[in-house]
Amino acid sequence: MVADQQALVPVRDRHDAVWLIAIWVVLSIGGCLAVYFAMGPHMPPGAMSTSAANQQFDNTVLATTATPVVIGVLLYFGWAMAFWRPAPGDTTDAAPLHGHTGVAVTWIAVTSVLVLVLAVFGTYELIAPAGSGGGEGPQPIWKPAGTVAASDTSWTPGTKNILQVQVIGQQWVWTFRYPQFGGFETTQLMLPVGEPVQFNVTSLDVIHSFWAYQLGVKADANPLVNNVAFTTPYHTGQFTVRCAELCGIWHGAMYDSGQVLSVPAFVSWAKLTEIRLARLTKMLPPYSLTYDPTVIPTLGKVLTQLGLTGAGGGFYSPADPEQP
Ligand SMILES: [Cu+2]
Repeated sequence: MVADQQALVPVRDRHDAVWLIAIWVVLSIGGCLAVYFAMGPHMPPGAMSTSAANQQFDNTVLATTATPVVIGVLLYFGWAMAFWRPAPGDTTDAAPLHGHTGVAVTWIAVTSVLVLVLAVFGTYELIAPAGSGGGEGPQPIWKPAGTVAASDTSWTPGTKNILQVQVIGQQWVWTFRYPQFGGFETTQLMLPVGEPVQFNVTSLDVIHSFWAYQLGVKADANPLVNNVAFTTPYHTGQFTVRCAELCGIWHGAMYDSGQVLSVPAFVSWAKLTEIRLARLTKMLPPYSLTYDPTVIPTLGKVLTQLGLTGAGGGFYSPADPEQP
C-alpha cells in the first residue's frame, strides 16, 4: 500500500508540472503584454523629456521582464497551497526532498543572465542615447547626440550649442543662472521645448540634490563641484523641482516648479528677464561653474532680500505671457 502511494507521487507531480508550465506560459504572455502596453505609458516618471522617456522605457522593460518571475512565484505558491497541502488530520512528515542539479544550474544560469543583461541594458539606455538625466560629474562622457561643447556667452535655438542652465542649491532655495543671457539669476526655471539643455548643478553650502521629477533629472548639488546633467524637453508644461538630499531642517520646503515653454516664449522670457534683472545681475559674482561659499555669499541672497522669492520659491511676473 505504501509502495503504491510512493509510486503514484511522481505521476501526480508530472501532471502538476505540465499544468503549472501551461498556466504560467499563458498568464506570462498576457501579463507581459498588459504590463508593457497598458502600464508602460503610465510608468514613472512619464515622458516629458528625453531623460524621463528613457527612464520610463527602462522601468517598463524591467517590469515586463519581472512579470513572468512574479507570476511563476505566485502561481507555484497558490498551487502548493491549493493542491499540495496535507489532508486534515494528517500529521506525518512530507517526503524528503533531494537536490536536482539540472534545476539548480538552470535557475542560477537563467537568473544570472537576466540580471546581468538588464543591468547592461538599463545602464546603456539611461545614459547613452541622450546624455544622462543623472549627474555625470564635471566632465560628462555622454552628451545629447549632435551637440557640441557649449558656449557660455550665446545660445541660438536650433543650433548644436546647448542651452546652459546653472542650478544653484543652498539652504533652502534653488536658484538658476542663465550664462548665455547675461548670467542673470532667478528662481524661475524656464526651458524651451525640443532644445537640449545642460544643467550645471552646484551648491553654496551643504549637499543638495536637484530633482526635476517629470524631466527625469536628478543630480547631486555639491559645493565646489559642477555636476552636469542633460535633458531635452519633449512637451511644454509644468514640472516640479525638489531637493532629494536631506539638507537641513527646511529640506522638505525646498521645492519649486519649472516650466517648459515654446521656443519663442522662452526666448522672450529670457531676454525680458535679462533686462529686468540687469540691476541685480551687476551685484552678483561673475558667472562661474562653482562658487566658493566662503567668498561668495551673495548668490540667491539678493533675490531673497528684495522679496522676489515667493512661497515655494517660484515667482512669476504679471508681464510673463505664459502665466495666469
Ligand atoms: Cu536641499
